Amino acid sequence: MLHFAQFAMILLTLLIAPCSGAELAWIWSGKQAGDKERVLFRRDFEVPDNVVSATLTSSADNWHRLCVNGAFLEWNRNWQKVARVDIKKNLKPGARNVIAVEAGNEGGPAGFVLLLQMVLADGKVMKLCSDGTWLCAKETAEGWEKPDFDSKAWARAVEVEKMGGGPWAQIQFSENPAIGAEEATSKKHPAEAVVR
Ligand SMILES: [Ca+2]
Repeated sequence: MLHFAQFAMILLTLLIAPCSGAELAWIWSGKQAGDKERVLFRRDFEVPDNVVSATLTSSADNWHRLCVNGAFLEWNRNWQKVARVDIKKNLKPGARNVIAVEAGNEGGPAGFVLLLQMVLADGKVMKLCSDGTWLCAKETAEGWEKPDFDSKAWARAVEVEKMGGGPWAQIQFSENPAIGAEEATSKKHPAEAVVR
């Protein structure tokens, strides 16, 4: 019989749909983007209560604005410059969390890509990738970036390209799972400082 903690971890693992780098995708509201088009994205996910670090890496052609649990964090107006943010302090461990993103296209192709890497106290790394499980909308609604927003009417995002493909082949994300992860884990769990 599975120990409850093991069961809970398996459940969490399923809920967050961990991805490998190969599954990371550039997403948009459709395969063809319009000039000056703006798209809103949302993804709900469960954060384990033993999270010690959380690093969010993202890029969008042409620009994007990141929001975690209703707090706007960062503007990025240059898709060639990858945004990398420590969002540990913005997460609610043991609860549903939401990443909301406003992204805009200036012209030509458009896409948004994101990787969240969470290091847990036992050294496990959980990942959340931009893919077809994300929701999107073109119209702004009151509170669209907040965790309690009802996004049932939103559409599924479309995978435009896999990471490393299309016009964004030059963009690569670091495999290092966290900013300051080693420091965080070694303080709390010296025997498990190595991130696997
Ligand atoms: Ca573009």
